[in-house]
Amino acid sequence: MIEAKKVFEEFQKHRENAIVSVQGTSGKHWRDITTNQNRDIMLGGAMGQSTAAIFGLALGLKNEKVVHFDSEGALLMNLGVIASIAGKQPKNFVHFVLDNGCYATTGGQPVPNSENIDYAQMAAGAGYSKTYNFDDLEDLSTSMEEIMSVEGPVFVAVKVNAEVENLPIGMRKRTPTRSRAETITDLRKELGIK
Ligand SMILES: Cc1ncc(C[n+]2csc(CCOP(=O)(O)OP(=O)(O)O)c2C)c(N)n1
Ligand SMILES: [Mg+2]
Repeated sequence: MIEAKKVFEEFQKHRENAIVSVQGTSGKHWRDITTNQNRDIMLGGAMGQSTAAIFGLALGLKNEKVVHFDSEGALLMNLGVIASIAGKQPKNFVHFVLDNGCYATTGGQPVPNSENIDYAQMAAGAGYSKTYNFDDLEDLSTSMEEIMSVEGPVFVAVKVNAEVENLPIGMRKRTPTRSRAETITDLRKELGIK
């Protein structure tokens, strides 16, 4: 089991210029760690759909490394996306799944078969070119450079701690995020797209 925040700290050391998108409760840590918000994309909302959107971005921006930090509940909601990704073989796409074993955002209900399911094996079966499984920080840290340099699509399943939210949604502290329009404008500017 790895602290979700530590995954992002390790990743940051090798991010370079990658475009990064995050999901779920674990993804919230990225806000405090990123040093280039212009290349960050926060897509909340419908579970599983941000994976498809970011995959589309990777297809369109073949010269940019695109990294998506998924959550396992969201991935399961749209599992067919792994076949679509593997079918297109985007060399520039790295797909992390931060697996906390539950639906932490909505109170920590268990995800089916979370103890035994092997997401990396599912991705390998779908046809990702390289897959990893981690539940130890040191192992992840040792492999991060390779993960970020190997030809994609890469799939990285990481067992992380659950940070369960129990307050009713209306009572939760809201952290300001950039709007979708700002995100698009900033990324276009970053990439020199008119
Ligand atoms: C299609 C869909 N169904 C239900 C929800 C309500 N919902 C928001 S977050 C969440 C749990 C997410 O679990 P996971 O993807 O594992 O991320 P975690 O909260 O554990 O970080 C649910 C059920 C939603 N946003 N979209
Ligand atoms: Mg989860």
